[in-house]
Amino acid sequence: MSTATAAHDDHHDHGAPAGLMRWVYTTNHKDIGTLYLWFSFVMFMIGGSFAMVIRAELFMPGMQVVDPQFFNSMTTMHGLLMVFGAIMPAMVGLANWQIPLMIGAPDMALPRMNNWSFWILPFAGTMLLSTMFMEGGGPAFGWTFYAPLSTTFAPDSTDFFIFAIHMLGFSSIMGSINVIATVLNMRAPGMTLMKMPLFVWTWLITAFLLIAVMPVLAGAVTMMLTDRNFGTSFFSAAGGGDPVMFQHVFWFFGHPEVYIMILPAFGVVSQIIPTFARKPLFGYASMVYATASIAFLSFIVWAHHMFTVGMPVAGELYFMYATVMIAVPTAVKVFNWAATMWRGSMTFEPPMLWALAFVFLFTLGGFTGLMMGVAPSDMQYHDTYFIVAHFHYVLVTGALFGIIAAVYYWLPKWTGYYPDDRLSKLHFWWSAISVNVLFFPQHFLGLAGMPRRIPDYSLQFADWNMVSSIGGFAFGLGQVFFFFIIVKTIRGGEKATDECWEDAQGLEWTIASPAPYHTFVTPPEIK
Ligand code: CU1
Repeated sequence: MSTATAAHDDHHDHGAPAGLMRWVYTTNHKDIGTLYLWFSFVMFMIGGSFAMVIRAELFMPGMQVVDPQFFNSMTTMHGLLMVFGAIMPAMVGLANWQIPLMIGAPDMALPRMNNWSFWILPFAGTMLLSTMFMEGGGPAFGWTFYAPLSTTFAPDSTDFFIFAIHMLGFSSIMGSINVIATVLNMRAPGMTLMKMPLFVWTWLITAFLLIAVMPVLAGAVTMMLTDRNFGTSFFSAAGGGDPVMFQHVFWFFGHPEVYIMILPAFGVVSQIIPTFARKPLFGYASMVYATASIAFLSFIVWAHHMFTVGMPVAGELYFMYATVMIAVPTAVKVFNWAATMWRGSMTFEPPMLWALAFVFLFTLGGFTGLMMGVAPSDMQYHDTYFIVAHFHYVLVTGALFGIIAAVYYWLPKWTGYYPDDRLSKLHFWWSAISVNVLFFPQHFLGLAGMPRRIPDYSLQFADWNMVSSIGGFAFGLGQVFFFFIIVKTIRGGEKATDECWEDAQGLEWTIASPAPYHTFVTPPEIK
């Protein structure tokens, strides 16, 4: 190796694996963060193509593109891939890249486990996708896989689905252990808990949520497995069990899960808004407490997904009040973001545009959530497209916009280059407009009574479905464009200074951690 290369190609000096093997053996938080983010992008593209199939079938009434069974497997796999393959791994990727830099740690606390957490994912994702090619077809019971659809009436491939869910949960739990161990043990001197950047706080709390609920999900799928193969009747009324219990177990996992997907996005937005408003975050401590309260409340509201199963009125009232209470800490956050911008010197670089869209559109999704939390109203919305509209505002213009904002915000730090300003802004406006064309009409469809998860519908729903599909195709196309912007940024562009977004005087504290050297191969200086 020439000395010229060696001078700035640090990780080659130690005889560490190069080329493809670098990625297989890596224990470096930046490499692993990159792997997570690219894996997430691939899943996002596959899950997105399934969404395109859904919107193509729903473009007009009548059956034209796919058969109903395949349509059901599309809605199921779209949900599963986006939740477990795209959003969650993207958040873990951001955590890997940023948490060590933001607390002054040289790497994650458990670098070898970090490698394992990631490398489980491609196998779990492949196994999940492979079910679609199995005899009897893949899972077609919705991402919530309610029993008995997923037990008595499901194809054999469901056992592979169960195993894939187990592996995905394994990966999440190990990732969370790593985040907690890193944040609690590896902060630089002076970096007290209440000085940590908000992104680190939200991820610390998210990690506890994950460790609490992933085993519950594992329990749910294990009970499914034994019901299906070993003669138990957890969810079968015929054997003394109860299918409604499946819903309780699932949503005890599932509700905290939605906060797992949104809390890190809250963290991202709390980093970006102060930077481009040129003011410190308003109400730092209240942000931390609000995040913790949201996390706590997320455990005690699960049955708001089940208002129509026939609960006692006292139960309905309890879950209604508990749910509506979450609006309080959430409003504290939105207030703090607004107060941070109040009389700030705001500029609207691409990360700020995505963060602002997040504040407006996530809040809109929050409001429809409030509507659904009111039990008597939810009787009307239940299982309609209103629900679909709601959770896509929360997860697309919420979680996904948060991830995209983070990518634009931190790309200069990661690659050394700013993303192309004009193309980035085009990507933003294209996406912000099309996403509303896609999801806003679904509110109308739902309120008019269109059920969710159906491949065909009555004539009166035709117009808004066509509008929604056009928005869907446009939004999908916009994200292919995002791919080119990222690749272009990696390959070069306007050089970023040490102080990224320098004009904005980035208010967040990060260190320059060393170039990748941790791998399974021991570096020579330690031998
Ligand atoms: Cu919920």
